[in-house]
Amino acid sequence: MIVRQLQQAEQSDRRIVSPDGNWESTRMLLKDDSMGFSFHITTIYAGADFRMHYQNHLESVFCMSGEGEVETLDDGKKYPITPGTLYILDKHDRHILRAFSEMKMACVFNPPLNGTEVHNAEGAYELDAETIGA
Ligand code: 9YT
Repeated sequence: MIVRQLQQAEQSDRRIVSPDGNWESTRMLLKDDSMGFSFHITTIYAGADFRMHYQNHLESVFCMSGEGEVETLDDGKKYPITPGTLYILDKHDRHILRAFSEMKMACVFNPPLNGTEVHNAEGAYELDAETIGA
């Protein structure tokens, strides 16, 4: 069994701060753990408004706190995000995430992230990112 503590992970290389200033993500469970998915606790900063397109991954995002919305770009639909909302990007959906207040999210990725990924110019993660040392 593997047991990890968020408070400790946040003090380690597992905490990744996005260079675009929109979010930070503590990668609690990664590819090296051989579970077939990765699990992250992500903070979306208040006022963030940014585009993503996870071409190489499927992602589910559960909101634990905060308020915002997600918009799917192919059809222009907007979905409110409040604590308890789960959105599931099952079609590699191009989307915009907006945080009206700071949002705490639990995120699962398949395939699992290596550890150090930040978004490329298209809002995707590459498959060949570096692992983390911790
Ligand atoms: C909700 C979302 O997609 N935020 C971007 C960061 C990502 N969840 C991650 O790397 O944990």
